[in-house]
Amino acid sequence: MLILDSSTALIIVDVQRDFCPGGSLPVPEGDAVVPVLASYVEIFQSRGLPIFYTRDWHPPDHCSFKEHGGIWPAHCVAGTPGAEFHPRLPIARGAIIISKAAAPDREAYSGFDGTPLARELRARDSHRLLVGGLATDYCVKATALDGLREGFHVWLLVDASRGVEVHPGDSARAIEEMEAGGVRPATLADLRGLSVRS
Ligand code: VGL
Ligand code: ZN
Repeated sequence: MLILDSSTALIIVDVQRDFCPGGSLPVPEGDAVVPVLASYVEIFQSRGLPIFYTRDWHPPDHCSFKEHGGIWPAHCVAGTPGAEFHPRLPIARGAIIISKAAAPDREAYSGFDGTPLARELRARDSHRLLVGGLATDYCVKATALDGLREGFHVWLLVDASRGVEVHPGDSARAIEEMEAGGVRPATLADLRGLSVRS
């Protein structure tokens, strides 16, 4: 059941400049997630619930970049403006920032891959994860499915996620794949309808 209690955590995936319009690997309407995520942040922050922000944090020669044999234009190079969070994304007090895919020779779409995310969640007794951000068909999907594998209950924030859509329909297929694995869909309306426990 979707409950907002002290074991519920928000995970905001890769809402960075390069994934938004004007960036080097723009997700169509990627910035549309920002005001919606701001509402989720407000709800979690007002209840003192943990908020995690993942970020793609590549070295300049990352293997996913076209000039290094990968499929993507260079993006989210650590420390550059393109790797910054979207300027209107509120960063909650006490937020935990998880940098990923920082090794040159390995792709890591999931926020759990090679990071302390699972350990940090368990340290806070988080069992229930609400996951949204960019991109539905890559890092959001990989993070949600890994969350299940790690034993968490996972909800996809469908109103706060957008896909790259390298092939049209990729986001819809990603959502099907997530739901087939056990991820459940949620929106702000579902949260607002909850009798909140603490
Ligand atoms: C992502 C493509 C390349 C993502 C990261 O955050 O979904 N997509 N690197
Ligand atoms: Zn990347």
